[in-house]
Amino acid sequence: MYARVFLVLAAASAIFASAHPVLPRSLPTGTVTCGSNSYSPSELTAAINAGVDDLNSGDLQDNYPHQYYDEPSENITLHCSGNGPWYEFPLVPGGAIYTSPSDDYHSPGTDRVIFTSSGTYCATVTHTGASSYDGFVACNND
Ligand code: 2AM
Repeated sequence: MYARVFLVLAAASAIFASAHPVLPRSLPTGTVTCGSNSYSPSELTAAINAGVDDLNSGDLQDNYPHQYYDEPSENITLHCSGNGPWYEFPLVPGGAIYTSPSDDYHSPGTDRVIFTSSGTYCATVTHTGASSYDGFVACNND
């Protein structure tokens, strides 16, 4: 009897697993490195929250957040589900939140966090080490 229940459960979980091969993964568990810059999961979360707030309020300083496009040639894995749209927001080394008021321009730097409009983490990317000037590569351990 117990063996039969076990078999049924095992079969059900196998079917469930194969029907959902790619589960959205949440934040990285450790430090993410982009070139010589490092970001903790809480720094990534803070940048995503700032980006979602700006998206919702239409506060697009220096045009961020703006849409991020999945370019297959860049080989960047998005750890979120769905078909987008995806958004990008600058990461500032040291943990500050990116801001660029119209009277006080700040460069967005090299690194970006990618997320959905509801704030789900997708990836961390950088221009550092990309094969073209405007291209992105995934950051390490993202
Ligand atoms: P960025 O301004 O944050 O660098 C040209 O590369 C423009 O497209 C840039 O504004 C860049 O963002 C944006 N962009 C969006 N998705 C991109 C991608 N997958 N690769 C490179 N640039 C991308």
